Formats: sequence, C-alpha cells, structure tokens
Amino acid sequence: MSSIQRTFIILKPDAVQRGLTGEILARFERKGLKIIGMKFIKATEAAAKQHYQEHAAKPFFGSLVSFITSSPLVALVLEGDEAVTVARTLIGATDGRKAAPGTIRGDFGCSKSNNLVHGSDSPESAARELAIWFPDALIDWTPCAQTWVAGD
Ligand code: IDP
Ligand code: MG
Repeated sequence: MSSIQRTFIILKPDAVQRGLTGEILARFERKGLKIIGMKFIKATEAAAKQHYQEHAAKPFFGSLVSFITSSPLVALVLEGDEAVTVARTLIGATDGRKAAPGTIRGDFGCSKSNNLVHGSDSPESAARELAIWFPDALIDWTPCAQTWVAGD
C-alpha cells in the first residue's frame, strides 16, 4: 500500500560550495522522488533557529546556525511513496565518517557538522519545516514516468 509523503530537504552550504548540488539532486531524482518545490536562498538566522529548534540546548547549536546561514543553500520539497524514510536512507547517518558507502553523506562527507544534506525525520517534522521554508503553494504536477516508478 502506498503512503505518499512530502519531505523537506536542504542541500546545505557545504554542498553548494563544493559544487555538489547537481550530483546530490540527481540522486533524489533518479530514485523517483518528485520535486514539488525548490529554491536557492541564503537562510535567515530566524529561519535557521526555528528549523533547528530541537537542538537549541546543544553545545553545537550556535555553530550549526552560523554554518547554515553562512552561504547559500538549496531548499527542496520532495514527494513520493514513503518519501521521508526513502530520503533519509539515501542521505545516510549524520556523521559522514560513519555513514554507509552509497549514501550521500557516506560518499561525499567526512564530517558530522558539514554533512551536506538535511532531510526531515518524520512527516510531522516535514510539515513543521515546510511551514518555515515554503509558506507558498507547492507545485502539483505529474511526471510522465510516474506510473513506471510507482508500484507495490
Ligand atoms: P540529522 O541531520 O542526521 O537528522 P541531527 O542529530 O538532527 O542529525 O543534527 C542536525 C544537524 O546538526 C546535523 O545534520 C549536523 O549538521 C549538526 N550536528 C549534529 N550533531 C552534531 C555534533 O555533534 N557536532 C556538530 N554538529 C552536529
Ligand atoms: Mg535531525
């Protein structure tokens, strides 16, 4: 049974600075996740703090907010069957040194802080994050390959 979900993704400033945005975006596209929102922005401190509010008490919170606001990022909304888990699986473990080969973090990163990508950890988190980053309407469209990607 399919469970169509939306997930919020950030190609973080290190991904943009390292010229990896196309490479990373291609992995999500090839998997069959549909892009329904995408923008290239410089995050405000307010948005970054709201986004990472669950980490506000952690010692790395200040550097995390500085990192995410330091340089442009690509904010993405992806839709697909179990999109939240599918995207998190593609992204890999938080620490690039421990992330499995084949995952984005496992293939491109060696850091826990500069780990290239954010992906929502639940449909509820996705809804909360979308309200911060994508208050405008998302684009509803049907990829021509959809029936070939979908299935039990
Ligand atoms: P996640 O992105 O895999 O869900 P979280 O534990 O939710 O990981 O942490 C959010 C982000 O905070 C991470 O992606 C990473 O950029 C940063 N971060 C997490 N743990 C540390 C740490 O111990 N030191 C520095 N930065 C960290
Ligand atoms: Mg997290």
